[in-house]
Amino acid sequence: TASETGASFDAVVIGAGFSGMYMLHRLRGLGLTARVYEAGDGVGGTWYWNRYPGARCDVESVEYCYSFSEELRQEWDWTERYPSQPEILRYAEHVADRFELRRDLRFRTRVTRAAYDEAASRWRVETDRGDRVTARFLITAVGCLSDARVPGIPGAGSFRGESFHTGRWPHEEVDFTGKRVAVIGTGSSGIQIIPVIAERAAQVTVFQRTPNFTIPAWNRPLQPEYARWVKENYAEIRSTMRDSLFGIAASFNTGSALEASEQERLAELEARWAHGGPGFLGAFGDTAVDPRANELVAEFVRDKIRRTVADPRVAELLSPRDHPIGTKRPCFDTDYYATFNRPNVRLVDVRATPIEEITQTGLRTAGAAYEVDTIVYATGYDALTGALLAIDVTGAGGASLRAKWAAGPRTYLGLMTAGFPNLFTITGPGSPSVLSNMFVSIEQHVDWIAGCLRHLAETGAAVIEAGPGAEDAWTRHVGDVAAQTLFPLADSWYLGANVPGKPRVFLPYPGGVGAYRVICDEVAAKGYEGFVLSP
Ligand code: NA7
Repeated sequence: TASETGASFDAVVIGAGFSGMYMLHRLRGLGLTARVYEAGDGVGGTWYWNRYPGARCDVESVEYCYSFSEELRQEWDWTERYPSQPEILRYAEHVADRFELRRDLRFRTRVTRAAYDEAASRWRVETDRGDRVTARFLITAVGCLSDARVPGIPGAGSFRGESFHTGRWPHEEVDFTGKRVAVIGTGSSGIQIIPVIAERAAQVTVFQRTPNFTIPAWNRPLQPEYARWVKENYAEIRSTMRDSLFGIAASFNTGSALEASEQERLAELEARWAHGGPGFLGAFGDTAVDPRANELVAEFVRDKIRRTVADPRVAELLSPRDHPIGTKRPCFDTDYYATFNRPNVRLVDVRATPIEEITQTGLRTAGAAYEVDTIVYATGYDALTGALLAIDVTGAGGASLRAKWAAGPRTYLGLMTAGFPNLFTITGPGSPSVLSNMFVSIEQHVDWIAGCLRHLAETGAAVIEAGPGAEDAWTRHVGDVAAQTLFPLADSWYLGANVPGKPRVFLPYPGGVGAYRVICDEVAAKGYEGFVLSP
């Protein structure tokens, strides 16, 4: 399609993942015109890009989906307990077709610049394909884990083999058969891809900087009776999820790990381990806040590692001791620890022997050289702010968002930032986002924004903006809640610790999706308290 110059819309939405698609649907429902720009060549966002073998969601399929349409939820059938990337992508495509979204989407188009024109009260938006359009509202739906990070290891450019980042995986199948493969990184992506590559490759060398806690997912075909039961009880299940901490249906106990007897504690943990998935962390209420309670759960997992991994030295290397369990993004796996019993898999501790250089033929650490054919970077993302700040956004008076957020993002409710009128950030920093089932957070944000736009129309207000006082208070509140937990004890991407130079600020709101929703609803009910509305 040709680039557009001079077109004007009620709203421009950036991103056609699950946020952007639902936002478009709601904008249409309000009778507003919208253009959605998407860098990828299709819908799905994160699930468009993360095509690596083994890519799968950690949230159960019947919960990891939209709830806004009764027809959609009744007609779509998931096949596995946890949805694989191809299945999630098919779902995204189905949604795009079913709600006829494509006519307002522009693919292979990256928004490069957005400037607020105060005189006109409009956003001027530019893309890398030469579009120059304006809109009253600018809504970012850019994802929280979409700005892939390849670390700058010296010599990386000289490598003669193939290399891939998990979040920028090629559309063509990558054949690992008989290959010697290096995997750098042992977060969720590394933990998912390593067992799959190990089944095909001649040799897999895992370069681990920090071991992570991972819980078995126990993925399996979705039981038809269960799927039917979920469909019949959808409203109730969804309402439980909305009121919960993390937006999932699993029950989170409030009891204390310290007060339980050893027998009670082990029984609870064994039961949750046998069930698998994120509910494991819900065994006790104090593991997120009390280091001694946390250590009991952490040690339970380390014991599982020792029982699974044959070589005690490897088991110890895989056992996290630098951070409390749950303070880095917990991982959920299929055969991760057992994979290290395979003769073709070896583990390199890059904390003891850092990667010094990538050569034409492999990697060199302080102690050894590793010849490989393929390097897989499972090295993560510039989370929550990376994709937003990749766009040159300027607000009132030409002030830049990058400058405003130089010491860390400042938002009111994670939805708006002062000085940037009519700019909404779906699942932005300061909202629960990555600490939740994204679908629950996405729907809540989009519904809130839609309600806000309706309020503006009804009251004749043209412009809404976060008030600086409310923003200060919210930004402080996010930090205060985080400080009551063990989260600050880990060098995690929740704190920006994975990106050199990124300020150490807790990025998502850790108070739970249920509590957060109540706050957002109250703010709206009080006439958008803390926001400034003007005609
Ligand atoms: P993560 O969770 O950020 O994991 C990245 C991994 O890569 C992690 O183990 C890092 O170690 C490691 N890493 C990063 N840079 C390097 C260098 N330079 N050398 C060695 N190791 C490195 O990203 P994922 O893609 O796995 O998961 C992202 C989210 O997607 C996930 O949480 C789910 O929400 C879905 P570190 O821990 O920083 O020492």
